[in-house]
Amino acid sequence: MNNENKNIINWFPGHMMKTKREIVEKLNLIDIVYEVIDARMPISSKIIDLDELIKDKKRIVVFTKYDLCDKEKTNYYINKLKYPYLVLDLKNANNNDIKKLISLTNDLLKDINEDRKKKGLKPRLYRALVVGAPNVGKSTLINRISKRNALKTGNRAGITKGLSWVRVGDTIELLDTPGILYPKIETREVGLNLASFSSINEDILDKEEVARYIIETLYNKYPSILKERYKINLKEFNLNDIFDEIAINTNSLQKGGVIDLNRVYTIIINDLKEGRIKNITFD
Ligand SMILES: Nc1nc2c(ncn2[C@@H]2O[C@H](COP(=O)(O)OP(=O)(O)O)[C@@H](O)[C@H]2O)c(=O)[nH]1
Ligand SMILES: [Mg+2]
Repeated sequence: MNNENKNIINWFPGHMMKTKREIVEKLNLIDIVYEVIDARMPISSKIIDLDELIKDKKRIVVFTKYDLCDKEKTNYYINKLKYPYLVLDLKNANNNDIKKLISLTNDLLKDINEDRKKKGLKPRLYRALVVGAPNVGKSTLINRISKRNALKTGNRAGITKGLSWVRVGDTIELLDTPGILYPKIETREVGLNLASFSSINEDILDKEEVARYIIETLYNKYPSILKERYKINLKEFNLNDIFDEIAINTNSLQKGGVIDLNRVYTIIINDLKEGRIKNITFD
């Protein structure tokens, strides 16, 4: 294992403890967690210590990027889930998706207002928090919800100082800032999956390693997608030949016809980042 691999595995942002503490504080205010997971890496983008963090708090698992993932694999993973879930393409999310989220939430939390009724209390709004790894779609989900629900409830002094809420339907309010958590990077594969789908800050990445991993994984799991995207011949696997071919077909040549590998790496990484390569799941 070279130093670059070690870098990814040892990546542990300093602010991680702080956000965990903040989430625990927010958890006391909320009734349900929307756990957001990138469908292209349902294992790698999962926050393993979330269970410990939220204990028996209710949750809905939200798989995002359905438009970009390998649907067969998504079916496989959602069938194994222990929690209620939704699968969303947030680029094209519609009112129906939001309605599903609302009705699932109402079902899971109905005890709260039934108990209040028994005590002669008026119903209250259910409170929800979005959590997940970087870049999985937390902000997009919150935006989708708030765009369709112009009613921003704003700061609610008394309940929470300095936090603002977004109204979801008539029964739910959502914290408008998500809880960001970081997956445990225990293997090189998890680190590189997170890197491939932009869940790790670019500054710390070794572009060459990430690009090599992407091509290797596409070659092994989705050869026809790889072939189609870069118009390459895939006879036998030779990473250097593949990079040369991609360089030529993407015009990544310097003056004098020298191959500009750095440019090739950037093209590959951006193709995943911007969803030009889709129908893929790396886990
Ligand atoms: N194609 C597609 N892109 C998505 C989806 N959800 C989020 N994105 C994109 O993924 C990137 C990260 O989303 P963002 O909401 O900022 O993630 P956050 O870091 O978890 O808040 C953005 O470029 C979004 O437009 C989705 O379901 N489909
Ligand atoms: Mg965000």
